[in-house]
Amino acid sequence: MRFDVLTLFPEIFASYLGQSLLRRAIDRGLVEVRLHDIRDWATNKHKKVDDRPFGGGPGMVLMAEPVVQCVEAVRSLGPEPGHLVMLTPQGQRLDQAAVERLAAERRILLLCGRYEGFDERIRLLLEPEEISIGDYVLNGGEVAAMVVIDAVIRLVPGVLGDEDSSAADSFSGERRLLEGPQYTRPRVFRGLEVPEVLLSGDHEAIARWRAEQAFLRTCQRRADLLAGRDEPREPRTEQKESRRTNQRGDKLGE
Ligand code: 6GU
Repeated sequence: MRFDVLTLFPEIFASYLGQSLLRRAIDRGLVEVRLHDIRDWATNKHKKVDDRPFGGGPGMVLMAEPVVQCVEAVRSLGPEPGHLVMLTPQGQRLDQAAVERLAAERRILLLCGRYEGFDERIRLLLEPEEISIGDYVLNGGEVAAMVVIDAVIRLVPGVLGDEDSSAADSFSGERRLLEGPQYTRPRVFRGLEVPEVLLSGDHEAIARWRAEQAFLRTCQRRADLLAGRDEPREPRTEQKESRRTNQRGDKLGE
């Protein structure tokens, strides 16, 4: 999987790219990330890549010329043009289904904006897929681009160790439920005990408990993920129960 990141601030990515999981994937040739500074394609002598919006208004707009030139040049560097993604709060919100779709690409170009936005002709000429990471405004697309890379590389075969499968992740697989609680040693911490079933050695009972907990946690925290599912196998009483609990699963005072 190859990523080309087009940004005005390539240095923002340095520490993320040195992070161990990604570093290992890069060293093993599973993932490649190339950074490109949009400013290198500025056509004026002041290396200016943004300008005031026609019609007036606050902020600056990224100019079409350096961005389009940069995308075209970067595309031509590779064996295939790649899938162009523009990071913008106006895009489709990223979810695991979109991550899975992106993970099927061999080359992805991530175009990061800054300032108030992109000259509209960038969209009209390049027809990128526009992605947002949520309903809030960031100062630029760089952090969002790292989110996309981080989520996608988990799905690249061989990137996670054998023991850390992405299949059990919240949102992954058919069920798209949140993961339930996990415990590790010690068995008792500050009086809080690990649920007995996890120590029982009964793999079927453990699997059943985990499935129940995942369902319960999803009801309690993200009932929206269950909407439209045809699988509400859980007894009604437990769903009612969940409405009287808060995010940590504690009982709320009545
Ligand atoms: Cl991709 N960019 C910016 N600037 N803000 C965002 C975003 C992206 N996603 C959510 N907010």
